[in-house]
Amino acid sequence: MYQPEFEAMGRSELEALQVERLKATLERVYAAVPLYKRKFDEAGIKPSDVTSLDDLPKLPFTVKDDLRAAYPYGMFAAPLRDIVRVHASSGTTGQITVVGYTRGDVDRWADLMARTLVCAGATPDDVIQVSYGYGLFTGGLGVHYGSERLGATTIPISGGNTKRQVQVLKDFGVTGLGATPSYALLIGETALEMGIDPKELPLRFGVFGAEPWSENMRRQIEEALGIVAIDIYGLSEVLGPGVASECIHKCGLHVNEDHFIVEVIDPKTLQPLPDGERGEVVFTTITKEGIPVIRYRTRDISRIVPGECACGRTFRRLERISGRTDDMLIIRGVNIFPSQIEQVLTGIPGVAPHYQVVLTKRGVMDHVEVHVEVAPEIAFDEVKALEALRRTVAQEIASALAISIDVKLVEPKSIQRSEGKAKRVLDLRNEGGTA
Ligand code: DLL
Repeated sequence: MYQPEFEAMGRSELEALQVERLKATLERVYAAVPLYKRKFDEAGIKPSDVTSLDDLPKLPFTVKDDLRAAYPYGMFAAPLRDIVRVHASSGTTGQITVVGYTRGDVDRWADLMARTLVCAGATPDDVIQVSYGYGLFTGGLGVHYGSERLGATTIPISGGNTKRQVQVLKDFGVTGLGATPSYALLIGETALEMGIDPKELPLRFGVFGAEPWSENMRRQIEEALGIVAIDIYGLSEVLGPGVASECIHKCGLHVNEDHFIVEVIDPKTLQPLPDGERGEVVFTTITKEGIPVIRYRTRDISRIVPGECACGRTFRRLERISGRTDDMLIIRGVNIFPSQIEQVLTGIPGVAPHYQVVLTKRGVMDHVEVHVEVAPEIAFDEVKALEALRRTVAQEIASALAISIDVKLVEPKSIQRSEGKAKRVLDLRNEGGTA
């Protein structure tokens, strides 16, 4: 499933392929999706005006609200009779967005997910437990189809019932795990409670994504489970998982550039940024039929990692996603992502990798407090030791992020565990909450 004829393509050959596929996609959406016709007409651009990648910035952006307004099927570029699958994402505002896949889309998605798994070191000999949720969320079925396409033994357990997850992990001789990173940690923690040391099991790798996580969190998962933890990225509006994935060198996520054109833009000026500069990631799909998206603004923050990867793949790499523009906290003028706080917390002995950033109001002012669990081995009733630890945490955050944030240590297991995407920010500002 490693396809060097694509994944290791020369740049000019790849760009020629991208332009050819882009042109076909533009013709398709202009003819089939009224929203794109209107947007292109307003921008004074016709699909035939696009002859090279330099023309890309002339195309209008697509945003989540476009999909919401077109709910449910208004942005589909294929008739419903050709759509064989739908998925949806809920988002924070409640209104869901729906995406559709033709048979060809499902087929290409399976290929891309097989590619993702191979990039992570999987082979047909692996036994892969899919602990991402199955359903409208793309994680479960996405990894499932990729694992089957690869020829690995696929266990469609979905998320939840964590004790059973551990039992299956052990009894079925699982070698690869797909889950959100926070759920992988919970599975590891639960195994220990059940008297099973995950490090003793045949498990050797995991493909983790769907939420931001830090390098220190990776280390903790790798140590707790005795595995190689690989970051995988994607979003339903663009495909689901399978948009980009780390290889075993773990130095950025190779974007599947034969299917997606990636740009990084300045979210304020909306101008494309040169490789290496951090900004908002934007994707254009160039092989999708059901719901192609043109210059889709992900709100995810990253940058293109300069240079070449030791694996030989030439697809450019995105640095791990540090967060979403809508999750960014502005604390006394300093922009902070929860994952930066996580990176600090997970480097401090005595605290567990479970935390929540709690936002409340104090009078008219926003107040930010980080709740972090102490590690189980710390005695929670030793007031002095606890206060010293609290101070250490606050100081480490202050020195790493140049802001002071109130820290509250909470008892082991008191922060709600997630079987899917972890909720790192608890916003109580509109509920009269005080921390
Ligand atoms: O989370 C698709 C997916 C499933 C990716 C399984 C990886 C593994 P959505 O539910 O539409 O799709 O959420 C997409 O999740 O815009 C990011 O903000 C975040 N996200 C996804 N992968 C990562 C990652 C799936 N590796 C949104 N690191 C995206 C950080 C991620 N954030």
